[in-house]
Amino acid sequence: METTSTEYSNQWSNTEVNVALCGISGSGKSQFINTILGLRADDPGAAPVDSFGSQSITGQYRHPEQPGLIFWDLPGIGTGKFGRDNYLETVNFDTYDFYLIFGRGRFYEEDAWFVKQVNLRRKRFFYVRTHIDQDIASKKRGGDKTSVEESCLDTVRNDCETQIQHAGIKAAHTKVYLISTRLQDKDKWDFPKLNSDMLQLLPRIKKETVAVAISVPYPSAIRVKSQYLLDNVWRAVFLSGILAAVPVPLLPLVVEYFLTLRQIRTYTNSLTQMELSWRRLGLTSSWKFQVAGVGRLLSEFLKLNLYFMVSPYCIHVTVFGCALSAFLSYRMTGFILHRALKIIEDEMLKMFK
Ligand SMILES: Nc1nc2c(ncn2[C@@H]2O[C@H](COP(=O)(O)OP(=O)(O)OP(=O)(O)O)[C@@H](O)[C@H]2O)c(=O)[nH]1
Ligand SMILES: [Mg+2]
Repeated sequence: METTSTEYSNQWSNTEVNVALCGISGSGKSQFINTILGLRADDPGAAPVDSFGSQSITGQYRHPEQPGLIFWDLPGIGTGKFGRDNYLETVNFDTYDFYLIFGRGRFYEEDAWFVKQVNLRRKRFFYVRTHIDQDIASKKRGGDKTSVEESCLDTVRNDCETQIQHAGIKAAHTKVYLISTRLQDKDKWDFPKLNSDMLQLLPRIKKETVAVAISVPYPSAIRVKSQYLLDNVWRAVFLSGILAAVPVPLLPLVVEYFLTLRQIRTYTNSLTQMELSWRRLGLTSSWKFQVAGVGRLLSEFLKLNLYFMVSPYCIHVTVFGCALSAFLSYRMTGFILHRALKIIEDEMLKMFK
């Protein structure tokens, strides 16, 4: 117990985590903050509740037990001033470390939109489904009072999880909390778990996010990744050799072309997927990489095509022809893919000079 609490406070030392509370208007973001702070809506310092979409200022509040945990009460989307068009820029959506997406009632299109926006920024979120007290109360009015609560919780939880996964989130990253934000319900349903998960997980999640942002684009990491891809080039090369042995005119050319293109796209994606991280580091010249890299790759492609024009189609139908075609394709694909990887790696490393 001692160790856990030490570890827990170590995690928070010097860490500030900025958490954005976002979601449709009326989903309970402001009341959630008041309840965390132990305040009622009319207490001094409380967040304004029932603003019905008119809230335009982003309020900032610190967690009472952990001042490093900063909540940003964003204006609601859906009614009032904010539609999707101007929302992200207005609330500086990119700048937060973590997101609590609030929802009520059914899972709305806006909820899925928030999930996607957070995911696009390679950040993490918890989905907080509020008003669970009302859902249970209305179910109880209509049916068997004993098992109603459990089945209502299961139904709501399953629905939220399924919808979040439809929006492109892995099950392991889908965290749903069913709560009521009323002060008297602070100890009920998932409220205590949400509070403790925020205190325990957020510094770790912040460290992961920062690690992704700064470690990957360094030259040493690029070289390691590129070496890994080089070590696996033989798979594509082997496949191209086998397919080139099939005695159908022009098949080797078509196979070579598409296989090589596909591989090059894979290399580019795996080495450049950290574009967002680069931007955070101020490396905004990735367009130079695109232009220079594509130019150099094109010239390699021209050489490849030249080779196929002189390749021995006339003797292709003989056993010797098939073997020769397979061998040439094997050597050429290997050559092209190695060159392509080197070019992509070179162009990326230039960005650090
Ligand atoms: N019963 C119940 N009422 C809730 C719950 N959460 C919020 N409310 C009520 O819903 C209304 C809106 O809550 P707010 O906290 O102002 O909602 P908001 O998300 O901040 O809304 P905007 O500021 O417009 O984006 C208030 O009347 C709250 O008392 C809940 O879990 N249960
Ligand atoms: Mg509010």
